[in-house]
Amino acid sequence: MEKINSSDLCLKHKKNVNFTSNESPVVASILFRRRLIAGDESQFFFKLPFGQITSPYILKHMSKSVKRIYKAVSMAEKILIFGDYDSDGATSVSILYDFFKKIGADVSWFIPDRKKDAYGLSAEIVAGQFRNKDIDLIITVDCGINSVQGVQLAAEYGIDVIITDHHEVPADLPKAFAIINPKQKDCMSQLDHLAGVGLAYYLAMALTYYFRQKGFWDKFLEPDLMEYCDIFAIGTLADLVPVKGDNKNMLNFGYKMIKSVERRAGIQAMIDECGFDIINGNVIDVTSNLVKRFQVAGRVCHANIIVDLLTTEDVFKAAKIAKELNSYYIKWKNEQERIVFDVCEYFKKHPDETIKNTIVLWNKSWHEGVLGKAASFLADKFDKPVVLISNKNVLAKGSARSVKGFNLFQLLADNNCAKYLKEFGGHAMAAGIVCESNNMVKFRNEFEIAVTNEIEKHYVLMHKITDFKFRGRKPCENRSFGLS
Ligand SMILES: [Mn+2]
Repeated sequence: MEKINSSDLCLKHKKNVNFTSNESPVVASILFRRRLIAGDESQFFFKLPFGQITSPYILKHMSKSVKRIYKAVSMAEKILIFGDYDSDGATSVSILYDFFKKIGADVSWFIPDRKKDAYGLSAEIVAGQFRNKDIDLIITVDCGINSVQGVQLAAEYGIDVIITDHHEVPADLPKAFAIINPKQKDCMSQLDHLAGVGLAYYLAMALTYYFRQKGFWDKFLEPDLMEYCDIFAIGTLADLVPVKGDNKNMLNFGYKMIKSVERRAGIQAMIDECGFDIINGNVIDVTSNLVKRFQVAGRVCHANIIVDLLTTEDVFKAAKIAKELNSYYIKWKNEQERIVFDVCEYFKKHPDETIKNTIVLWNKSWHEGVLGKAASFLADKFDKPVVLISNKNVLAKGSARSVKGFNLFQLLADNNCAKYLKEFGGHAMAAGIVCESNNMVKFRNEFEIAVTNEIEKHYVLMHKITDFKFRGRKPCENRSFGLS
C-alpha cells in the first residue's frame, strides 16, 4: 500500500532550490510578474510538489483580494464563505472554511438550498440571512459572477464582497470589491479550465504565501496546502472540467491521497459506506462511487452535508454523515430507475409513440432533481432527444437531454418551442426548462416539429434515425437498466 507523506514529496524538490530563506523583493516579485512557476519555486513559495504550476497572483484581482483578506483576518473581522449549491461549490467552501478556521479567523459559511433559493448570492439571501449579522467580508466560491443585486445589497449593508467564480462572465458585472474569474477577458492567467474548487485552492495558495511575507505564520501554524488536494480532486471531477494543465497535476496528487491509507475522516467513511475496493480501484471507480455520491447530495438533499462530511475530523460523526448521504444516493438511484421504468411502460401501452423523433413526457410524481439523469439515460437508449417534466406544480420543471447532431439549446431557442416555455437555459446536449402545465402539449408538438425539421435538413442524420426505428429496438422490458 502506498503511503503518501507530504514532507517526503517536498524533499524531492528541495535540492535545486537556490533562494535564500529571506527572499528578496526581486525574487518575491517573480510570483506577481510571471505566469508559470517552476517546480522548485512552487516548492519554495507554496511548499507544493506539483512541478510547474501557474502563479495564483497572475489571476486578475488576486493581489487585491489577499490584501483585503489579510486585513480581515488580522483585524478579526467576520468572514463568510458563500458557495454554490453543487458539489463544486460545497468542496470549495470546505477548503476555504477549513483553511480560515485553522488560521484562527472568525469565519462561517453558507450554501443556499437548491430547492428553495435562487441561484448565487441573491438579494433575497443577503437580506434574509446576512442583514444585522455584522459580517464584514463575503467571499463567494463557484458563484457570484451574476449576482449584481446581491452584491449591491451587501454593499449597502457595509459588506465587502470578493467573488471567485469560473462561470461565463456576463456583460453587466457585480460591483464587488474584487472579482477573481479566469474567464474575464483581461485576466491573463489562462486558468479557465479550473473549477470553482480550483480557484478556492489558488486563493488559499496565494494567501499562504502573502501571510508568510507578513510574518503571520510566526504566530499561527502554517496550513499544509497539500492536505486539500483530495477535496480539490473531488470537486474538479464532479464539475467535469477539462483534465489538463494545473488541473491534471493537482488531480493526480489528490487521487493518490484518496487512494493512500491516510485519508480524511469523511472520505474514509464514504468509502466504508459504499463498500468499494479503493486499493484496486482506478480513477473511474473513484468517480463512479465517491464523486457520484457527492454530486447527488446537492440535488436531492442539501450541499451542506458535503461540507459537514469533508471538514469533520470526528470519525463517528463522519460515519453518521456518510450513512445519511449514501441513503440519499440510493433513494435517488431508485427514483431514477422508476422514471425510466415509467417511460418504458408508457411505450408498451402506446407503441405508436415510439416512432416519433422525440420523447417528451411528464408525471406529477417524478422528482425534479433526478430528471436530468433519467433523460440522459433514455436519450442514449432511444437515440433521440428527450425531455422529462415534473408537473406537480402549475409551473412544471423539466430536463432535456440531446443526442449527437441536435443542438438542444438552438432547437429550443430558434423554433416555436420557446413560445410555450416560461424559461429555458443550457447548451447543446443538456437544458433545463420551465413550462406552464397547460402549455406542455403544445410544447411537445413544437419540439417534435423542430427536431423533425432538423432531420429533414440533414439527410444523413435522417438515415441514422429511421434506420434505428426499423431496427426494432424495443423499449426496455425489466427494471435492471444497467444504471450505476
Ligand atoms: Mn462549478
